[in-house]
Amino acid sequence: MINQEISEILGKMAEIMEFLGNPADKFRIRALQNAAIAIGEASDNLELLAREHRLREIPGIGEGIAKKIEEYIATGKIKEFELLKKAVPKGFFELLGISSLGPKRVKILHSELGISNIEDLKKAIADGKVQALPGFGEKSAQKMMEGIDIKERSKGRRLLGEVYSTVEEIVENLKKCKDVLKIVPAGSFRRMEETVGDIDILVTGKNHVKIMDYFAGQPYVHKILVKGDTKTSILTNEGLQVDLRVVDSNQFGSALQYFTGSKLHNVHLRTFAKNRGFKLSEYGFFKGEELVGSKTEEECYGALGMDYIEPELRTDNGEIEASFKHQLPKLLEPKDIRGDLHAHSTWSDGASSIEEMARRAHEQGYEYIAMTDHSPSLTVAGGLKISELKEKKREIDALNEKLPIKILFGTEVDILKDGRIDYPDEVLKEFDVVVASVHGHFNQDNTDRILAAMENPFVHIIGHPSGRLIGQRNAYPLAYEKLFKRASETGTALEINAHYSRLDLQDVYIREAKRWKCLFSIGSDSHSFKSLWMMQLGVALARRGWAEKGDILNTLPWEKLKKVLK
Ligand code: DGT
Ligand code: CA
Ligand code: CA
Ligand code: ZN
Repeated sequence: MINQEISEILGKMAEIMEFLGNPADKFRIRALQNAAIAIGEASDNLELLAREHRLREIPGIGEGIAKKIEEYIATGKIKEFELLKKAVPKGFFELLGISSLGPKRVKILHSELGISNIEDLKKAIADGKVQALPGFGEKSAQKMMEGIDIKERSKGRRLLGEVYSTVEEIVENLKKCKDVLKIVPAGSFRRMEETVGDIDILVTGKNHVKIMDYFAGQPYVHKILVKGDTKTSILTNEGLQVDLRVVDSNQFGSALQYFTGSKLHNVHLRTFAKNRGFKLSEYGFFKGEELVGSKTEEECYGALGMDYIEPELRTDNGEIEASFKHQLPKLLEPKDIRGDLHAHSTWSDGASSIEEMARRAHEQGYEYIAMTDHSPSLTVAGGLKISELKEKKREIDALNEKLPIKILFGTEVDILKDGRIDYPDEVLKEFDVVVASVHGHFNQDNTDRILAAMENPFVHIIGHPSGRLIGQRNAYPLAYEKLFKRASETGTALEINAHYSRLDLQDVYIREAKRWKCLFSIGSDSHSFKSLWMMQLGVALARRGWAEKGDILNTLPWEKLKKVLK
């Protein structure tokens, strides 16, 4: 977690310097940005490295930045950062949180119109002042309004993928407490919602006081909000709220059921149970006065005559009835995944070589990984020219000779504005896997472009079909039913993009597409070997969409997958 904190501070220092616009800072800004990224991706704990004076082993960390990191570890602060913060308007970082605004534009808004925060900005847009600035205009003002709107709607919520490792660390840390017996994260995190408001963790153990003392005393605790015998709430150093509840092990099932939610699921379940003479609470499921379920969730649901309902399904969208009728799907599981069908390497905009990606994929237990680098039109992402493909192919062939995992020669090819595919057919046919994606013109209905891509016999998968970025960019308008129908007819798979900022298709659409008998492929869209773990988020998303093993292309072993792709 310390890595994340420091990475964030260095990134913010660079942003402030960009805002201040002193030409002498140009190289420092670049150095700080690079260091922020390198630290964010580093797998070693900075505190340990600093203790051994090994900070400079991280590429991109020079003398100056190493000193700053040591200062932070020793004092909890970086003095220069504290000073820099005083040089920007109070709402500076809040303004930067709007997706279309960077430090330079914030600077113009501030110096020309005195805009210091989001409220000022909203007012200036309403008065038409922003639109009148040179280089801004009606369109960019509208973009900002959309950005503000999305931000306000997601206020205080974090992306699942951003908190995932923190939750894992806290769980690991709590396991070290001798008094803790069982521990399970509950709430929206357990349901694998795309964003979470706070983290709810449930533990059992005899000595409540000792458990709570232990929790409240951990280094990741920034502030204690409430401390009691049954519930303690803290804010972590990253500003994330964590509620820890200690419950009796005899009531663990009913408590876990209650605190997993969702609220809608629980409300519906309670009515459903009440109509059949039951009474439910976190302390137990009762028939009249008799306790019929409390130890495990299976026992609780079972007492109502229902099958166990996986947390990802508890959204109140028919799962209660389906469970009662024993008609729940047998959900896809993480172990069913045989490989990743969407990943980038240094050949385009990735940070890791094909070999690094492949080795990690093998460690993750995969049989194959598709290296789907970008195509020429996506120049910002280093798309590969046709002339470069042969060399990439040679590298893959050579690696396939020596590595214990099959590397698939793939591409994430652009779907151009008119629906054409960015490589000609004779090039496309050489790939093992072709993912076709929309990477521009997000403000229009893109149904026809995607339909056109599906007609291409060499396109296997439509990448991140809706184009949304959670909290940053809405999905473009799409006629989903048309897409699902044609995807099903042409046998084109729809991607469940597992990248935490995308999670696209969304669960409701997965379920709808499943009714059309569409196939899916789950891809992590990793740009570094350190992101391959995100597959788990994609599996959870597929589960939320009621997907089963047979619905997912990359549950097939390579020999079968090869035939299907053909
Ligand atoms: P979040 O934190 O906004 O992402 O969403 P949750 O679902 O984690 O909600 P949270 O943290 O307020 O509460 C955790 C769980 O506790 C929730 O999923 C269900 C249960 N719960 C909390 N308050 C209520 C309530 O008023 N009624 C019912 N039925 N359940 C509740
Ligand atoms: Ca919660
Ligand atoms: Ca909570
Ligand atoms: Zn893409």
